[in-house]
Amino acid sequence: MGTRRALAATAATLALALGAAVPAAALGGAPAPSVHAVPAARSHRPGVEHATVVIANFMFHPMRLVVRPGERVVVVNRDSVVHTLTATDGRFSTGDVPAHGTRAIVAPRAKGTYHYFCAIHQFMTGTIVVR
Ligand SMILES: [Cu+2]
Repeated sequence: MGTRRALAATAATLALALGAAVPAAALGGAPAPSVHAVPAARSHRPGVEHATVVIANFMFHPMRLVVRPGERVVVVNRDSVVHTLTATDGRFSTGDVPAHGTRAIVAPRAKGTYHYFCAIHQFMTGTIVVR
């Protein structure tokens, strides 16, 4: 009952913590609920010219980020494993973002839609829209 569900959740969390690529289906069909508070994608403080992508539970938040040309994008890794945020065409990449670490990229200057993924866990995908 409750105990069995708790054990299953623990096993899934452990698998993620160990860096295993666990398909959503293996976790019961739905993504595990986030245990992290995910801040707003963008600071609204005046004068702060950067956007933020948070990586938590092997997902990018938000999955679609709108930025200005050349805007700095800070990438915060809340997971216990290394991730990257890498354009599918290679035009930008954070390189390795350490567990609980932060890196940044500069968004392209050309307006358009740019798809990215994690080069280590390629099922992790997202989009940056420059406009
Ligand atoms: Cu990753």
